[in-house]
Amino acid sequence: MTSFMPPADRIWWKVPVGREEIIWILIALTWCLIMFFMMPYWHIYGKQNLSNEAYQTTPAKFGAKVQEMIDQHKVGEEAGYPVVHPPAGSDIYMLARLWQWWPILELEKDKTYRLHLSSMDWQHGFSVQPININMQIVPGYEMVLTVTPDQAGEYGVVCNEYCGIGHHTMLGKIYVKE
Ligand SMILES: [Cu+2]
Repeated sequence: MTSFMPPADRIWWKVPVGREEIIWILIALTWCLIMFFMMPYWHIYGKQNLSNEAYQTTPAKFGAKVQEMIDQHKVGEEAGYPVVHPPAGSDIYMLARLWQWWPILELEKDKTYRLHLSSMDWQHGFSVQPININMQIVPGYEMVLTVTPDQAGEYGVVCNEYCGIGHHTMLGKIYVKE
């Protein structure tokens, strides 16, 4: 009997299931359950997973907090961008807008920060290179990531949600100092 023929036995659900089929169902079910429980397991014990929080905000409110941090902790300027060195362990801010990640942040290695992200206009993607961090950033929501940079260096922030004609120029920077 082939599958495109109507079943010979109309009450097909009472036909005993073949042994191979049962084995396959059990393998698939076991794997499915492993994958399912890996999600919470990896969320808690996986080292690279982001435990993020989200809060409602407005572009004006968020912009004011970013500006406040810049005013208090600006240490320099680079290609028109303020370079900000906020105190270790503090709340730090970066905003997305057409077409910038603003400002440049300078962090200390092995210190934990609460990184707040939001957009001033529409959807952008916060992708930190060369590490595997990737967040959708939308206006009206403030995403908060708890981050502990453990390698010194210069990190690039690229936008990975197409956001218009200047999308490819939307590059930000995070410095991590020893
Ligand atoms: Cu963008």
